[in-house]
Amino acid sequence: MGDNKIVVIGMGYVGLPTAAIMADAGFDVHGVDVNPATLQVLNAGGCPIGEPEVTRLVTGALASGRLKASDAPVTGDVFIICVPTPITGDKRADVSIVRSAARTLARYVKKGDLVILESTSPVGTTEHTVGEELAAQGFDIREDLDLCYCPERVFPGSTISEIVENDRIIGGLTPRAAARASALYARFCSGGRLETTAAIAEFSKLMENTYRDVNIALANVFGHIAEAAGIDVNDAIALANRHPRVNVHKPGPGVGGHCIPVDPWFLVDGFPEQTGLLRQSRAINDGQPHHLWTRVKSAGVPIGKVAILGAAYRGNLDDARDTPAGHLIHALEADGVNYAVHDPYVSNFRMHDGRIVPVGIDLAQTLDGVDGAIIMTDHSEYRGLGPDAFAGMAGKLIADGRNLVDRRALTAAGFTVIPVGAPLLRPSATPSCADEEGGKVATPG
Ligand code: SAJ
Repeated sequence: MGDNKIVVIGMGYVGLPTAAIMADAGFDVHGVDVNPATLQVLNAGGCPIGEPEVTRLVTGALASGRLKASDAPVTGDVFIICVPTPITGDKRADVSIVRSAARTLARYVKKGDLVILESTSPVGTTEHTVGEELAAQGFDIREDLDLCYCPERVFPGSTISEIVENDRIIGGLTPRAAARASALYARFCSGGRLETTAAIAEFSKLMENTYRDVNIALANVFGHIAEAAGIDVNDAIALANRHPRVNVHKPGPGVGGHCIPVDPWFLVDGFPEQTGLLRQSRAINDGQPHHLWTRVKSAGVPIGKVAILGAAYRGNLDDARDTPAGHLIHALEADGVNYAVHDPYVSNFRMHDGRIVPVGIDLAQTLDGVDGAIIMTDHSEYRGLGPDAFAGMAGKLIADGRNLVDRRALTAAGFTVIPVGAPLLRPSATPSCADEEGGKVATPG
């Protein structure tokens, strides 16, 4: 099969690594992006994504000449759309970027080409949005072309291995289209290839991320119950998860990133009557930063300035898109509380509203003189922190949104600790009912 010339629309977190992997596998790849800054970096042989394995593949692909990038498509055998699918301010799906990408590429597509949408999209987008734009150029989208939905598999931090090794869902508008895309992915993916229809593929991708969101919401509700009941939710979860059919997720300070807080809304938008549970889960997860801050305020300790530990939405990443820390900042500002942010990975922290927030890399400096510290991200640097790390604080309050610190040592040293999913621990030489010793579970051997 002559599917060797690939055009990838969108050089972001999904399109760029995909283009680089395909170039590395021997394809001739042309990347397209509308952002001049991205093109400038790529055309200078660099990589706008900091993840080391992505950088290695992208710079190698550019140096080999098998990956090129520009602001307009070229003709090819295969077109892969990897553009953002955001939600609007009122939580409606916005597929306008997919539509405009499809409209642009439709002018370069010829009879017999394969067109693939990878962007996470509402059910029906491949056929109705991409398909409409191709049909507008006179193509019969089942006869003249092969059109597919193949959901992206990007997990920041392990982008390349997830793209290459995960099973790939291949949803064809026709079985012929699915078989052709499956043969294409076989050339750079080692996981299984699961052929289905485009609509089922779209739905299954939304299902994956919605499943995660609803389960995190459930864990957060279990956390609220444990806080009220005076027990530690983690001890209960550790026991429940010993059951062969139970997998309770982790409660935390909120759900961030580019996928989980967005994708359930595509289902809510399309199916408002069936999705009350999804809406409620979103509300619970969105409420977590505020919930943690409310618990800090209820501790009865004066707080004029706090240190926020972690700007990234998930641990050991430099990615702060839609991060819970941003929502915490809004709550602090609403209450007139000052803050300083620390993160070992994030240097450019752009808030949801576009503001750039300064981030410190020296933990002791960030903590110096603050009244309280709030841990928002599960960076390994915060795991097991004890009194020495927090010695420079003016106050002695720590809210631990990820349950990382050494509670016993901290309370013994006079700190008040607010763990997520467990009651507030007062400073004490003798641990009381609800803290460390209460209901402790032996680690599974
Ligand atoms: N989180 C919790 N508790 C948990 C798990 C996660 O509070 O038990 C939080 C994280 O801290 C983070 C947020 O949820 O703030 C989202 O993190 P995540 O680990 O769910 O992952 P994402 O958003 O980086 O990537 C997800 C993944 N989807 C699934 O695991 C089903 C990834 O595999 C997808 O490729 C990605 O969405 C995507 O691009 O769709």
